[in-house]
Amino acid sequence: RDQRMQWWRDARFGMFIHWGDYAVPGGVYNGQQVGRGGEWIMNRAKIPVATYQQYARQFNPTKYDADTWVKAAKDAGMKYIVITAKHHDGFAMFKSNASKWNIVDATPYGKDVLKPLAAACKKYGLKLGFYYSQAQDWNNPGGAAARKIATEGWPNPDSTRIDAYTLEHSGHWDPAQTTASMSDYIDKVAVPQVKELLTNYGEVAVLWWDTPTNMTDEYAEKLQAVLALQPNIITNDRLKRPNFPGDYKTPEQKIPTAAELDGRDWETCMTMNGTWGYKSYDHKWKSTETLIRNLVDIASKDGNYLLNVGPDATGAFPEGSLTALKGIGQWMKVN
Ligand code: FUL
Repeated sequence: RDQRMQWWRDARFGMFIHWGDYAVPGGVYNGQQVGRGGEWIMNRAKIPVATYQQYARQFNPTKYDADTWVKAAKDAGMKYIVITAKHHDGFAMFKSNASKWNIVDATPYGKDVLKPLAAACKKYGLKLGFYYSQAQDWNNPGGAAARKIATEGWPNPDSTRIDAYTLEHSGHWDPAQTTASMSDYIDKVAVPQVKELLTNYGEVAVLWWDTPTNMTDEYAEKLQAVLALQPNIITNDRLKRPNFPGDYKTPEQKIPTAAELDGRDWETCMTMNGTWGYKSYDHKWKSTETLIRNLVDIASKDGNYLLNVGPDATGAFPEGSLTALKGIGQWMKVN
């Protein structure tokens, strides 16, 4: 285990990339700005499956250049990249035989974006990891849909968006989402797709699971078994709690105090503005100074910093992210 973790412990700094079909609406639905992360737009605005899938027809990221992305990360001092291979909207950013809801089959672009990223990472010496939303999937039938009904109380600020149907259908808002069981979804979509990800892209350094909504130990076992395809892979702690702790903890948007640390490896993931997935109108960028202070604070406590970029639908990094990355890179050079 220590050997598998070594590169990660030495790395300290990585880039998170949230990129998917949600970059097309960019946080706006029916002329309304939708709250929270741009990658949650389908769920927050309860966009029907068929409507949401129309965005893919406009997803044509012709400006995407993996070399530029990886160089931007490397110049900022980052040692690894974790990209959303599939977020909660179920959209695969890779060619998949398990679901047509993927960038090759559903967009005019028609190309797998992970292949060139894997090649560029190899070329520039960065490790590559895949984020995969194993439980939540709002497009492939049978996938889970989280709604914070119980924890936020009722009524809550979002309650107007939770109608009786959604309440009765475990958070799903479209009958199309419930035409398969979760067990079918795990067997026919999640497990095969993780196999594809761990087979077709060379060395995969990290599997970054997320939001174990309705996961069972049985589902988790099945997914964990696939990891054998990459003997050196490491994983985070979000596959299924509490029996699948993974290799490291994942505080989100916050840096633990020294007292909160328990000796386990940890990685703080954080946005540079207020969203993971692209939002056209979020210009609230953290200052470069704040980001550098965070990195120093985290490194001093033996953690890692996974700093997010949410590229737009053309395949470009937002200006605010580029500015920050350059600023961090300049600081790196003199320190
Ligand atoms: C969360 C997700 O729900 C967010 O959309 C984002 O991916 C973040 C890193 O993890 O739990």
